[in-house]
Parts: sequence; C-alpha cells; structure tokens
Amino acid sequence: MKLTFRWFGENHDPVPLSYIRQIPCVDGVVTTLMDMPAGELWPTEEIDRLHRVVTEAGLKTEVIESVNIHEDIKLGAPGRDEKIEAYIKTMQRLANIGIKVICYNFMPVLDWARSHLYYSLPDGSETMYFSRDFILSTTPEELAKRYAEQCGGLALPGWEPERMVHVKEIIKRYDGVTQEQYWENAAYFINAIIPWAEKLDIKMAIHPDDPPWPLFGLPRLINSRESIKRFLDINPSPYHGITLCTGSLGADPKNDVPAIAKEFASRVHFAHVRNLKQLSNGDFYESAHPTACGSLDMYAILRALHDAGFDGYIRPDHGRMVWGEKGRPGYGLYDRAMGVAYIAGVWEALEREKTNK
Ligand code: DNO
Ligand code: MN
Repeated sequence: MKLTFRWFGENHDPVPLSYIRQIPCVDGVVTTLMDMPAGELWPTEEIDRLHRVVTEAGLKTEVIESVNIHEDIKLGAPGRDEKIEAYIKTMQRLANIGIKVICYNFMPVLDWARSHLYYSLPDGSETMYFSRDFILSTTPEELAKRYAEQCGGLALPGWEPERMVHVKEIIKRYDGVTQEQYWENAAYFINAIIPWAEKLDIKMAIHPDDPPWPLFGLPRLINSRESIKRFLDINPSPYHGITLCTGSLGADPKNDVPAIAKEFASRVHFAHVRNLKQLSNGDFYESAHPTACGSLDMYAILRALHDAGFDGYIRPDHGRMVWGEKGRPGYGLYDRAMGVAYIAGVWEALEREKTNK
C-alpha cells in the first residue's frame, strides 16, 4: 500500500508541498491540473511543470485525480469521439511522467455536493454536512452561489463559477437521457480507453457517485455493490478498476463497505479512506477518520484490502477543519494528516499481525 495526499496545485491549494512532505509515511501527492476544462488536451509543458514542482519538493506524483470527462462523452453526443481522442492523448502524456493511476468520475454535470461546507460539530471543529431536505429544496444555481460565497475564491471541483453560469443549459441536455443510455455511454468510453490504459500501463479508477443517490433528477452510475459489478463487467481488463471511496459509498447505510472492499479488492487501484456519521433521513456529516468517530468500520475496510494483498494507492479523503485552520473545504492539512497517521497505524498492525513480528 502506498500512502498519498491530495494536492490541488500551487494556485489552488493553500497547503504547501513542503508541509505535505512532513507528514509521516506519505511519499507522494495525488494531483491534477485544476484549470483544464473537461475534454481538453492537457499541454505537455503544464504536465512537465507539475511533475517538476512535485519532484523538486521531494515527493512522487503517480496518481492523477481527476482527468475530467466532457459532458459530450457522458451524453453520447456527436462530439464525443474527438473528446475521447483528447482524453487518450492526455493519458499518453501522463504516462510519460510515470503516472500509474487516473481517478475520474462519471457524475453528470456536478461533482460531489453538500448542503453545508462548514457545519459546526460540538467539539468546535467544522465539517461538511449533507441535508437531504435542504438539497431537495434548492437548485444547482443556488448551491453554486452558496459555495462561491463560502469558499473564498477556491472553486470546488465540478462547481467552477465560470461553468456554473451555464449550469441550467448543461442540465437541460440531460432531459430524456435514460439510466440505460447513460450506462451505454459509459461503456462506449470505457471500451475506447481501456486498450490504451493497458498499453500505457495506467490503471483507470472510477470514483463512485457522491452522494450515492440521484441529485437534481440526473442519472447516476456507481453507487452500490451491484452497480460496481455491472461497471466492472463492461470490460474484463485489470486496468479497468475503481477508486474505493469509503465515504461516498458509505453514505448509504445499505452499502456494506467492508464487503464491497473484499469482493472487488483486485480491481481497487486507489482507495479514498474516510469516515462519516449517518443520520436519519439520508442526512450525514463527515467525521474524523477513526472507526470510533463515525458509522463506518474503518478497521474492517482496511483489513479487507490488506487481506487481499492490496498494493495500490491510498489517501485520506475529506477531513474536518480543526485548530482554526481555514482553507479548501474537506482538504485542510491537519485533520487529513491525522487521517494518515490513523491509516498508517492500522496498516502497521495488520502487517505485523500477519507476519507475526
Ligand atoms: C469525494 C472526493 C471527490 C473526488 C472526485 C473524483 O469523495 O474524493 O472530489 O475527488 O469526484 O473524480
Ligand atoms: Mn472520494
């Protein structure tokens, strides 16, 4: 298992690489080119610069999260072939700097959504919260405005203000797109890119939908054991895999995350390890990482991966804001660093138990 930490790039992340370097057991960052609109070919110079900056900070960069997918691909629209071609070219360029895993998602229009970005917990920390009633009573435009006001200039992935200006029209394009068509569009994309992933030795790892149920009447793909199975069955290649995001799947109490980890371990290339507290009515908030703090059995999840001989990448996922830190919601330094220490501790115990040392 290789422990990593997400970093959004110099202009998009208040956490410096020099601080990430000091987190024990972390030797690499998971990063991206935040300014690249979905569907565009990533310039070689930008890729090389990103690689150089990370390497000079003494860290590795072997995982990209995310290379985003253009809506034309998700919609199966006429422009999709050229967007897929650009996607493959970007993969080729990423292979040149030694990228081993690409995390992406197939969520229509928007990335993860929460009602509150800074919800106060009794211990004085702040965290992200999902209130089902609130989301049902709002619109993507209103939510985008709320995020822009609260994030102090740091755009949330998938909610970039310049894109959100057109969100109504983008959502309108999904009128009449059935769940089945959405699956066909995903299969078309997968079958086009996986032969390239094999040639380039890049493992593709889809991120589940977050939250794992439909939002704003849009289709959903990956949110349960059954949908993961169906998705992996699209193509038998080991290069076609998943990001096991425990918090995304775990927001639905019907999902048995340790069982999912166990069943699909050989196709898990990347794990987002985080905990959350399930509340009534589909509400939840994101808790600190340890089992004792939330509803998920983090030990059982890590154990399932360990038992399967997991040697992919892990990162802590969203953390709370603690000790007065201000920054990108979910991606402060302190709570995620505590997440790393926790994951590393559980993993060491699992290793030593196995080898009896
Ligand atoms: C949520 C986060 C997401 C994720 C992207 C992947 O759990 O990990 O922001 O990074 O959806 O494409
Ligand atoms: Mn995640």
